[in-house]
Amino acid sequence: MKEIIFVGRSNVGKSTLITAITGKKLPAGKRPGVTRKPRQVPYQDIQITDMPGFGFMSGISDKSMDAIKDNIVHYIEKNAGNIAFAVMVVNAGSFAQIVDRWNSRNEVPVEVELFEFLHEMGIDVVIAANKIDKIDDVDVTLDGIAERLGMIPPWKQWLDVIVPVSAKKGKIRDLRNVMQNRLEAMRKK
Ligand SMILES: Nc1nc2c(ncn2[C@@H]2O[C@H](COP(=O)(O)OP(=O)(O)OP(=O)(O)O)[C@@H](O)[C@H]2O)c(=O)[nH]1
Ligand SMILES: [Mg+2]
Repeated sequence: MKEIIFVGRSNVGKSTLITAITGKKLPAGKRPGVTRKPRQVPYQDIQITDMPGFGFMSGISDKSMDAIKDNIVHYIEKNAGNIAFAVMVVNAGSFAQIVDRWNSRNEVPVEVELFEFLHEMGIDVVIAANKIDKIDDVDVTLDGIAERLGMIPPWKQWLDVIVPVSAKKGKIRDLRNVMQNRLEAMRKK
C-alpha cells in the first residue's frame, strides 16, 4: 500500500501532527525520543507512517541514536517504491539556528542530509514548519527555512513545498490541502 512518511528531528511534533491529521491518537511527549519504531496509521486509501525522530534523545546513548538513524535510512530504502512523498517536519523556531550551528562546524546538518537523501531516492518532500504558534515573524522565519534548504526566498514562491502548521492548535488546513493535491496528482498518473 502507498504511504506518506513523516520524518524529522526528535520532538519537532511529527506524532502530534499525524494525530491532528488522522484523528488517530499517537504517543507524543515533551521529551525527544518518544517514537522509537515506524508506526502506520490508515489515511484515506493509503497510510501515513510516523517515523522515529533523529538527533538528540533523552536517555539514549550515541550508539543507539546512530542505530535509529540507520533504521530510518534503511526503512526509506526498503520502502522507496511505495512512498508517495515525505513530509519533513521541522521546528520552525529552531531550524535555522540548528542548521547554522552545524554549518559553522563544517558539518552537514542531519535534516539537510535527510532532505537530500530523500531527493536522491526520488521521493518528493513537503516541509511542514511546525510550532508556528510560537513564531512572531512568520515570513522571516519561513524565508530562513527556505533559504537553508536551497529554495530561493520569498517562501511564498514555494507554497506547495513549505507549509506553516501548528499541530498543537490544529492549524493544519494548508498541509491537508498540499497533501491532497499531491495525492490527486499521483492518482491521475
Ligand atoms: N507549541 C507547540 N508545541 C507542539 C506543537 N506540535 C507538537 N508540540 C509539542 O512538541 C512536543 C513533541 O511532540 P511529538 O509529537 O511527540 O514530537 P515527535 O516529533 O513525534 O517526537 P519523537 O517521537 O520523539 O521523534 C510535545 O510536547 C508536543 O505537545 C505545536 O504545533 N506547537
Ligand atoms: Mg513521535
